[in-house]
Amino acid sequence: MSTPVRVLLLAAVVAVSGAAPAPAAPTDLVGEVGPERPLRVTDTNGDLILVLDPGTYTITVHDNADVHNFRLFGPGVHQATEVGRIETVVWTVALSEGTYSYMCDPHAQVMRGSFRVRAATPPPPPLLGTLVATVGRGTTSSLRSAEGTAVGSLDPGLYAIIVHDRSAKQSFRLAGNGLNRASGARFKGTVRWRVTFRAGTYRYWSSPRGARRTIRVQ
Ligand SMILES: [Cu+2]
Repeated sequence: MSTPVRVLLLAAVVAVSGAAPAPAAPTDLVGEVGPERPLRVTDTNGDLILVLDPGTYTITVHDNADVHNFRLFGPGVHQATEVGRIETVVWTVALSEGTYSYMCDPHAQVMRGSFRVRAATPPPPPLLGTLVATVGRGTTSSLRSAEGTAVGSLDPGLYAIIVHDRSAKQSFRLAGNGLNRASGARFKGTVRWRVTFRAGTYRYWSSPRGARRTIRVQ
């Protein structure tokens, strides 16, 4: 019984265009084309590359057959080895969001594959400070900086707020600019919030009955 080896090889090449998620991004890639192995791009463990994070990679290309070549192209990248030559080359490539294709030029109908580079993850905004909110006995409340100064104005941006709710009847409430957040009327304890303040006016108070205080964000 003869195994249809060639069909299996082609099936492996076609599988490259699948869209399954890939493990963590390597920085070193391997491209390969040869008489015995299908055209493919793998990590250094030999696992097929389907999805990558954007970034700079080195790709070592083993062009092991003089009847094939290896071409890689996509956003910002266009590299190829020569047909008729057996060679190993190393390319440094900057990959950005989009689809990258690779192929053998003489057999591009069947010897081709691709991988996707996902969008860059935006860096988290910087934390501008940590504030301490307190709801005490009765209807008192305060919002202070980490140094203990009462907060009346803030620069816009992201803050951490440590909320000490010392009352099982009142909650610390912060509202304004579409925000309306409270520590919970029956809750007593400490919670940590992350709040993005935008330009405008906010108020905080011991909810429901405490006096409201104003924070101006500009
Ligand atoms: Cu070929």
